[in-house]
Amino acid sequence: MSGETLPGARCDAEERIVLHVDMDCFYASCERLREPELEGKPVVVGMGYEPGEGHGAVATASYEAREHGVDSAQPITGALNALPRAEDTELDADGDPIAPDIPAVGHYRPVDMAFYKEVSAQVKEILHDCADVVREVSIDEAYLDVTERTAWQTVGGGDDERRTLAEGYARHVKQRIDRDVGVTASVGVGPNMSVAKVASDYDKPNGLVVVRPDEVRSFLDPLDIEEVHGVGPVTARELREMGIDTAGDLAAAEPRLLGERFGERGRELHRRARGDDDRAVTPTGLPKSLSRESAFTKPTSETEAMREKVRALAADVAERARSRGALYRTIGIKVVQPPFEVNTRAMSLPGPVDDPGLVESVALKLLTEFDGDRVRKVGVRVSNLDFAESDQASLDGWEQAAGASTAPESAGGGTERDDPSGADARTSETDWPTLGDWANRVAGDTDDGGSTDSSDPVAEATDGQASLTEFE
Ligand code: TTP
Ligand code: MG
Repeated sequence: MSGETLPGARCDAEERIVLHVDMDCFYASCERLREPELEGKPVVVGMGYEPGEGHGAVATASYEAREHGVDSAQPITGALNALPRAEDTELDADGDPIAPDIPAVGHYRPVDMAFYKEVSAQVKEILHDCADVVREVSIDEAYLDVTERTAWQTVGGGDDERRTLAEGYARHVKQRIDRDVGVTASVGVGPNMSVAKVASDYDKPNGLVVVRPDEVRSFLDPLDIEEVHGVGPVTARELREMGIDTAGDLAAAEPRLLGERFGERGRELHRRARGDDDRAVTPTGLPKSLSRESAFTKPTSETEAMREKVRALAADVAERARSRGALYRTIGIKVVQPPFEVNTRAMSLPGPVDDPGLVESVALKLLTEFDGDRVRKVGVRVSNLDFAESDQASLDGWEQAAGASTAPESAGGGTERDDPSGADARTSETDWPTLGDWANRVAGDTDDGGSTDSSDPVAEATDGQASLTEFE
């Protein structure tokens, strides 16, 4: 942190300088742009919410609304209990509730993605102007490599002794966003992506936290294990069972033990807890679809066996979409009939959803067309993705698999030849690109997250890191 550097400590001039920019209560901030009177008031933006109604879920809440217990993913009904709607409450001339038992009222607005995307585009334009390399993670989040634009060098004397040029640069980025677009961002600065990410979360909203290379360990050590980028609730529980409660505990743990318990992922988390992260900030888009497929040991025409597999695949795909904050508008299946005939069917929905039950029911419905047919492989896919939220616990930088193509495909269906090499019983996780690409895919655990074409340098740069895709 900028305020906690040991006096006289020097930074390595060769270290990279990475910024992580995460907009504060982004959708609510956007709403305030067009309704400035909402400034300073509790604002709740609801997904699937309609004015006057009680359905939907909270997409985000302003920090004032969070103080009353409203938070992302909460049902609107729950939010309304905690924070009654302004329109439903008797207010005095200052807009405060008259009833003494109602501490505050909320201003509820439906999600307006088109508008938020416009605001996001303005922010991203500034980010691209401020850095040579920008890795966009979601609508409101990005990493910037600004090594060429500033330095870790300290400036000033006295109390300012510990300020770095990098801090001034990050402040400049923040101010530009605020001045030119009118929304606030929290910015974390560090020598790598994972430290910058933790730093931006550390002091929200409107935060600016600088972690110099020489203070990485002292910054990370006291943090709760869940603050380590990539540790979700499930891993945190397991780590706590091992007596590992803080990032410092994790950093001090025996990498071999972590490896035994969590595989390569455990060793990676250990590196993160130590602040080691040598990923380059690589520019990237977002995945266009998420899918999973699985082959039968031998072809079957048993309807129930097919349905069972499709159910499991649907749950898996829906879970992955949720963990990445992806909403989907198209749900599809793939059915491979012997010898190599690939059929795809898809159904588009009126709007983007996050609904595992719907993935299952649509996939099963599409499957009925193949009742009684001999089938050797099935797959489930969601596409037309909409990234409403941040990368949360997902390790976006590790999530790219080499060679995944994401050419758009319209809903409907098709028939193709399948790759015989994929005819084993393993489940592979691949993109559902143009139909022809199926033929070249190698079975095995890969991830279709993020790359936009098979020659994408991002995919190449992150090759070999796909094994880390299943962080919760
Ligand atoms: P976040 O950056 O996670 O949240 P935020 O910007 O609202 O708040 P914070 O200050 O903590 O960063 O997500 C960005 C936007 O994504 C958010 O404004 C609304 C949307 N979103 C959802 O629609 N559903 C969700 O569950 C979450 C977490 C976010
Ligand atoms: Mg945000």
